[in-house]
Amino acid sequence: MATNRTFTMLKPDAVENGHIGAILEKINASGFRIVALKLTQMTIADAQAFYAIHNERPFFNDLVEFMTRGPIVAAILEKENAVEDFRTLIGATNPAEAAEGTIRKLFATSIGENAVHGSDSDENAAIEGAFHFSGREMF
Ligand code: FUP
Repeated sequence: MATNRTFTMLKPDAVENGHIGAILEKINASGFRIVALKLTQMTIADAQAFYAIHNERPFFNDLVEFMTRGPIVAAILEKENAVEDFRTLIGATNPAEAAEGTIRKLFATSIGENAVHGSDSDENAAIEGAFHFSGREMF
């Protein structure tokens, strides 16, 4: 059953490039309610755990290095059909293939530095949200 919640991170490139406000504005304008929100930085161990599913992939070390090089904005978002609708809003993993108007098309520079994360299932949204937030940080 859909939980109507998803988890996102505005990645280090988006934060470095000053896009926090513009991306949050787009998220709000698209009908998502912010349930939890914080500026934080992942440790190497955090990023290795968060992306453990990719640990055999050739890009894994670059991904961990990128995701830990500066602060991120972590957030839990709520909306009917949140996981799927947020994946539509962010666009394809590779910004070169992302649809016009999507967050990655507008703000990402490459497949590796693609501005934003969005959970790919309700189950992962719950796991990823709990990775970054305690119950008392969710509203
Ligand atoms: P997505 O679900 O769209 O975030 O994409 P994936 O879960 O497939 O990949 C997670 C992250 O790994 C991407 F955001 C960036 C990185 N990645 C690469 O650097 N190269 C690739 O070929 C695929 C993914």
